[in-house]
Amino acid sequence: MVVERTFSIVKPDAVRRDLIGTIYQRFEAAGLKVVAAKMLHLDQAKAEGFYAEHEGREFYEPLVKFMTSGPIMVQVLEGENAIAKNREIMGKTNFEEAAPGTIRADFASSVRENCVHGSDSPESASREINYFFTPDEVCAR
Ligand code: RTP
Ligand code: MG
Repeated sequence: MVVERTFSIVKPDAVRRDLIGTIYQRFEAAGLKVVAAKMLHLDQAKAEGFYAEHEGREFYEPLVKFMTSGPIMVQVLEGENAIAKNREIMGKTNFEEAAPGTIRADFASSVRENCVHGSDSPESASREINYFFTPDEVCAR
C-alpha cells in the first residue's frame, strides 16, 4: 500500500449548509488525514484556472459561477490510496448514481451542486495541491 496525498474541496453548497464538520468526519473515518486546510472565496480567474480542463463544455460557465458563489474549504488529505479512497467516499459525480452512504448520495442537491471535489489521478493531485498550497503549508503527520 502506498501513502498518497490528494486534493479536496468542500464546495460552496456544502459550506452554506454547514456540512464542513460532517464531511471532515467522513474523511477521518475513512483513514484520510487532513494535512493542510484553509477557507477561501475563489475569484473568477482562480476558478477558471482550476477547471481549465472543462473549458468549452456546456457546464463550464455555470460551474465557475457556482464555485465562486461563496466560500469553500480546500484541503490536502493523506492516507493509503488516498486518491481512489477519497473518490470512493465522495461517490459518483451525479448524486443519483452515487452509492448509498457516499457524501454525494447523502448530501448533493444536483449534478453541479455536489458538495465535494477530489483529485482523479496522481498528476491532478499534484497539480491541484500546488495550485492552492505552498509546500510549507502542508504538514507532516
Ligand atoms: P470534481 O472534479 O468536482 O471532483 O468532480 P468529478 O471529477 O466527479 O466531475 P467532473 O467531470 O470533473 O466535473 C467537475 C464538476 O463539474 C460539475 N458538473 N456539472 N452536467 C453537468 O451539469 C455537470 N457535469 C459536471 C460538477 O460540480 C462536477 O463535480
Ligand atoms: Mg473532476
